[in-house]
This record gives sequence, structure tokens and C-alpha cells, in this order.
Amino acid sequence: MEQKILNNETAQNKLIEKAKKDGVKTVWDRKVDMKTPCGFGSAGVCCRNCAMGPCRVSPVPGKGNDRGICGATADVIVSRNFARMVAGGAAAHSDHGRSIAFNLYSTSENGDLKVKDEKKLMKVAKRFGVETENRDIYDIAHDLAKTGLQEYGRQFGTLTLPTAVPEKRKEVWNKIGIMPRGIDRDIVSIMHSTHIGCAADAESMLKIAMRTALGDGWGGSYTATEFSDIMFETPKSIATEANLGVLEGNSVNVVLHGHEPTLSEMVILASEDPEIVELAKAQGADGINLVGMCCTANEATMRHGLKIAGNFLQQELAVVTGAVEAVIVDVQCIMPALAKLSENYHTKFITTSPKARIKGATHIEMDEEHPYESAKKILKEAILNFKNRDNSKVEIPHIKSEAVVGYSTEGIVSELDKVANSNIGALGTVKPLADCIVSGVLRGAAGVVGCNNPKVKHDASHVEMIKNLIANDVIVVTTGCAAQAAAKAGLLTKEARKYAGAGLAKVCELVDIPPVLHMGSCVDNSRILELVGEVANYLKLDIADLPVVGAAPEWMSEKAVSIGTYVVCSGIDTWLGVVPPVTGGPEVVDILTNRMEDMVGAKFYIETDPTKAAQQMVERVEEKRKKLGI
Ligand code: NFS
Ligand code: SF4
Repeated sequence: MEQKILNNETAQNKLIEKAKKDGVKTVWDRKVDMKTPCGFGSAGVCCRNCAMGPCRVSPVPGKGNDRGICGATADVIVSRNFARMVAGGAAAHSDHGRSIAFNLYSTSENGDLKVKDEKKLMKVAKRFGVETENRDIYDIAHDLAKTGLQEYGRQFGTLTLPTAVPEKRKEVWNKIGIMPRGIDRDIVSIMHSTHIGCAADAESMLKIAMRTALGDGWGGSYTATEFSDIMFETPKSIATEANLGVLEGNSVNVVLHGHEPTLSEMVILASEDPEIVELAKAQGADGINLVGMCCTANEATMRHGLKIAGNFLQQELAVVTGAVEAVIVDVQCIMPALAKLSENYHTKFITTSPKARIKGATHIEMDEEHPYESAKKILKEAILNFKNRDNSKVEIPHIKSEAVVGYSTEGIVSELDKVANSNIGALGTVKPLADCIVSGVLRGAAGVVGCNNPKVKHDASHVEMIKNLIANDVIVVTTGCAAQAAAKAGLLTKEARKYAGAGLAKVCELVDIPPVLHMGSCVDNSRILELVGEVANYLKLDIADLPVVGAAPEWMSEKAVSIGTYVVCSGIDTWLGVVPPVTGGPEVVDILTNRMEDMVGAKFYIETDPTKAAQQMVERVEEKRKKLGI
């Protein structure tokens, strides 16, 4: 059982070195191999929307071709490409939401999937107008699932918006014609309008994208969160650990990776099944060690304290440790590289969703009717693989951080209630949070969210930005891979208040919370929307009035483009740390970073330096305070 343990902070680099020694490539090697990215693609001026092309127009006005063969200008091409990114992102989030809605529809008293949070069921049923009086909870759940699903194909009227959307926000959306309609319908609108010979006006194209993104944030993603909470419980604060050091030397290590919570919930349950526990013991393992990767980790850590192995850029490194029996995935952010990589180790790479089959992986489809049995079957594969581990190839970095996670909106409100109990009328509301902001103890709030991107030093921008914000008494809420970067850096601990300014540190001490609150996965950005919407409603303001800012310092996915767009359209200024492929369209750049402010009260800022971005965010927070006279 000779195993090398690395115990310094260069663990990540050592694993990259190990990969080299093992003769395998990682995302960073492929990034180098790719050389300089294509300038046309980077500027967004490449179009292949029809077979007269592909066309690439000059990103520099007055130089080279200024039009595609059909006559499309750079701005037309750039705006269409941007809109298609929004469509891709909104589709991914919302289709995740659709799966969850179907899961809710299949819940039953004796089935694998149950209603665990009746309170949330009632709350959400009420907002959708589903009858709740004297009814069986499963009848309510099934009606709610059907009603939620109808929002996807809605042809008449507009989306059923959560009560958290302030009236003033709705007026803004109606005024400029971006009120979301049906979730699927708005995604289709983008695909139609970006077809050859359709929309050829950057502003109207971007408005179509804005409407679609809002349907993601306040529709598909929002119900994904709500319905997940109903089935798997609304998160409350819970302790966990994060980083590759959560892998264990003599356990069956199983990495749960992907996004939808259903698979991981079933695997967590199955891992406690006596038959499974016995099987692991029989193989000579100490037990089964489930760990999470990417947003699956976020979902399961919020509800069970599942240990977080890492975020997007660490998925390959987990396999490179040589200590992982199986990587089990469902959908999204799964590098296809895992298939080939796993061949070099004993790791089983198991796909479970027909939406994301990957060549070279073992496919064990999750049976929608009997998900628990599927989970057991998958776990058995992992356990039986333990004997194939080659201990001479194992290097587990001995590095992990403690973290407290699980701050749903409801969780934050109830934590604050604990200290606000002298003011009985305030219980169960966002009043204490609003009070802290109005009084200036907290200067404002920032959502730091999004991915990892090998264009940026792994996690460095997240951590640098967050530290700067909390030092300036701006409380940070975080989701996605950003939340995991914060967890690994020890920022999700109560001790992290030592990095916070005096006001924020005081609040953290009183309420006993970290200065950085983990609010979940990327679809759970809906929790952030809900929180800011409720604070705005409480103060009878619009979201755009609040000293609240957002950032995605290391973003890379289309989902992040949709998120950024709906966050800005919700009235929150948003900083991007990676330049989006729009620079070839001067009008598009002007709309996104300037004119959007007139349209929706907020805009995008592009700043690749996280320290400068944080400074600008703090300045913006102070500007908003001044405007409010607080
Ligand atoms: Ni969000 Fe989750 Fe991470 Fe980016 Fe991917 S895991 S849905 S897209 S990479 S934050
Ligand atoms: Fe070229 Fe126009 Fe076809 Fe795009 S749609 S490939 S710009 S001809």
C-alpha cells in the first residue's frame, strides 16, 4: 500500500508534472498546442450560418472585407454569434430545469424520488396558482410539475414570473420589449432570427437575446432550483471540505461530475445501502468515498456536505491522481478528454445521460423509472474496479480546505433571524440584510460566479477579486466554479472574516457566517436573483437601484453568457474577466458596455485584471449608495 502523499500548495503543479510523466495531456497542454487563438473567432466576426460562406469579415473597420457574402456587417455577425451563445446557454440551463420538472412529475410516496420539502412545495405551488387546499402533496407536486413544464412551450402571454421580480423591473422589460415569453419559444426565436437573411440589426438582435436570457434566469434556472429544493430539500448551512485532498488512500473514490442533482442524490443514497457497503468492504476498501466535481458538487454539497474534489479545471487532475475508481457524469462541462485520459489509469469513466454520451466512456443509462437501481449498478462498477488500482501510480495531493456551504435564500434569511429576534416583525424576511446595507455596515453585495478558463491562472482571479471585495465591506455571494475556488482558498470559513473590512467582519461575527456565502450551482444563480429581488421589494426599490454588482472573472461557457446577460438585464452591473468574442462589432460593444445602461439600468464591464475590476465594483457600489442617499 505504498502511496505518495503531497503536502504542499504546489500539489496542482505536481499533478500536472505527474501527468507529463504518465504521458498524458491535460487542458493546459492542449491550450498550448492550440497556439494563438484565431483572431477572427476571438473578435466574433466569423460566420458560418449558411453555405455561401463561411465568411469572415474584418474586425478592423476600413480594412479588408467589411461584409459577408450576403451583405452582413461585422455588427450583424457579432450580434448573431453572441445571441447564439445565449441560446446555447439558456437551452442547457433550461433543459436541466425540464429534467428536474419531469423528475418532480414522477415523485411518489413509495418511489425513489419523493417530496422532501413540503414547505417549499406549497410556496412554489402558490406562485404558480396550483391549488393546495386539502390535497395530497403528490397531487400538488404533479400539477406543479405540469404547470412548470407549460412555461417551456408557452405560446401566449408571458412567463409566470417569481414574486421577487420588482414591479419596476417588469416595467423596464415591457418598455423595451424584452419580457420573456415561453422558455423554449424564446430560444427558438434566437435560432430563427440568426438564420441567414433574418435579423440584421445589432440592437434588435441583442434584445432578442436579452429576452431569452431572462427566460433562463427567472424561468428555466429558477424552476430548476425550486423543484430541486422540493425533491431534495432547501439547503441550510453545512460544513464540508474542498480540493483534491478529499480523495482517500484506501477507499473506493467516486467522483460525481456534471450538473443535475438527481443522479448524485441517488448515488449518495445508494452508497449507504448495506449491500453496497458490504461489497466495498469485501474488496478490501475502507469504504466508499463520494466526492463532487463542478456543479454536481455544488448541488450535493449544499444539501449533504458532499466533499468537493474541485472545479472545472481539476476534473482531469482527479483522474491523474490514479486514485479514482470512477468518474460518473450526467450533463455539461464534462471534458471529452476524460475518455482518453481514463484509459491511462484504472478509472472507469461512466456516462449516464442520453444527452451526453461520450465515445470511449462506459455508458450506463440512468433509468428514469428506477434511478436508485441505476445508481446501485453504477456504484457496483466503481467498487469492483478498486482491485484494479495500481498503488505505485497513486499520488493524492494532501491539500484541502474546510468550508461552510448551503446558503439558500431561505437559509440566509433564517440565519439572520437568529440575530434579529429582538425585532419580531422582521422574522422570516430580508429586513436584517436590507438594514445592514442601508445603514452602511455592509457597503453592498457582489455575486462572484462562473467558470474556470485556462486563459486565466486557475482560480486566481476569483480569489483575488473576492478578497478585495470583502476587504471593502462588500459581502460576496458565490456559485458555480467560483464558489469552489473560494472554498479551496479557505474563504468559505468563519475565520475568513479576518480578510473582511470592519463592518462585514462584525456582521459575520454576529450572525456567525463566512464573509463569502456559497449559494449553489450555476442554475442556483436564481437564488441570487431571488435574494436581490426580495431586498429590492422590501425597500420598495428596483434591483438596479441597489448597491449590488456581479462578476464572472474566469468565465468560459455559453451558460455564463446567458447568465451575464440576464444578470445585467435584471439591473446588476456585471464585470467579465475574459473578453467575450464581440470586439469586432463596434456597435455590439457599445450596446453591451454602454447603451444597455439606458435600456436596463446596468451594463457589462470588461476588465481582465481582478484587482482593478474589484476596485471598479466597489466604486460602483459607492456610486449607487450616493444616488440612494444612504
Ligand atoms: Ni457553470 Fe457548472 Fe463551472 Fe462554468 Fe461549468 S461547472 S454550470 S458553466 S465551468 S461555472
Ligand atoms: Fe456569409 Fe452571410 Fe452566410 Fe454568414 S449568413 S456565412 S455572412 S453569407
